[in-house]
Amino acid sequence: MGWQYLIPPASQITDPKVFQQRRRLLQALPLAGLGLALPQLGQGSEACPAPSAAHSIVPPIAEPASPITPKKYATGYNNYYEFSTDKEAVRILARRLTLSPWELTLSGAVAKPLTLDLDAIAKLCPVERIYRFRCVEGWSMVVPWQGVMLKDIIALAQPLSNARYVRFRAIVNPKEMIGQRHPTLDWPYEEALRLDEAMHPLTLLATGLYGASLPPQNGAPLRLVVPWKYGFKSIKAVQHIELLTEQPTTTWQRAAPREYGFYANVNPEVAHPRWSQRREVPLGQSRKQPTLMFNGYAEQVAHLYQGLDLQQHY
Ligand SMILES: Nc1nc2c(c(=O)[nH]1)N[C@H]1C(S)=C(S)[C@@H](COP(=O)(O)O)O[C@H]1N2
Ligand SMILES: [Mo]
Repeated sequence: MGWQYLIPPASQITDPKVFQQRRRLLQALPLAGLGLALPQLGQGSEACPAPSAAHSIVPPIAEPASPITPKKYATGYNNYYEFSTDKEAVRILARRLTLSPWELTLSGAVAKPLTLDLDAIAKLCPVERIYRFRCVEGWSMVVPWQGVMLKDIIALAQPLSNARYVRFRAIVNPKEMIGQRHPTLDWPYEEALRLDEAMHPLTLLATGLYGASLPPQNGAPLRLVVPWKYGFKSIKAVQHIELLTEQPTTTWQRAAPREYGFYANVNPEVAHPRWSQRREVPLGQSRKQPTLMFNGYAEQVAHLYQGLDLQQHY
């Protein structure tokens, strides 16, 4: 049997077959902590969509099977340039970031610009997803995220009919983020998606990891997760979401336009100018494994790119 990539919170599970599958998974894998944390997630399950609806967007089984990455790798080897380019230093440095109060603003091409605090986000329908995650540098992991679907947040602001893109902007806080005292990147870190990518049910705003609150080094208190794109799209410490009518440029496009495109879809056929993307090393393992088209989510997202030349729109 393969791996189950979407596990709804226990409170949403009604189909006994799904429940059994999930139980077997939890028993078979080192997920005990996650299982215990599930019932505490969110309050809004009454009003939340039925699990069948959630399942229709992600087949429960995806191949090839991959084990969950041990937490110590996912939380101890981090790209977060606001702190450091030393991946193993980020975990310690990020502890000093003030995570609360935190506000998320939605603005731009919307009918209802708004500001949400973390309590408002916690009231939205909770989701729990085990996703593959692939960094453009060639390492990968499989981790359980908790959070909300980004589409639920964007919907609150009521995008105007001419909105086509969504820009995300991370925090600027050089006092607490010592990497921001240097122009390593053009701060603030900015990312963007097409609106249909942002509204895709796989796209999350994460607030948790491994059944606990999101660690600072992984982008607390709010970070984007777009599992079919290279990791740099999954911007950490998001404070602003802006709906746009034109395609913006992103931080990494400005830093190295030949190396990092707007789309950044995981694609083994499109090499980075300095290395092949055909294979990847799972964190904590030494053997490489093949990289999958759209990081294994082709069935869910390939339709978004019909007619787009993926060699050109990398
Ligand atoms: N604000 C911000 N977000 C960021 C980055 C960053 O430097 N700053 N690095 C990106 C890159 S390159 C990757 S691979 C992932 C790493 O996420 P992780 O540390 O949770 O594995 O975060 C992405 N989000
Ligand atoms: Mo990355």
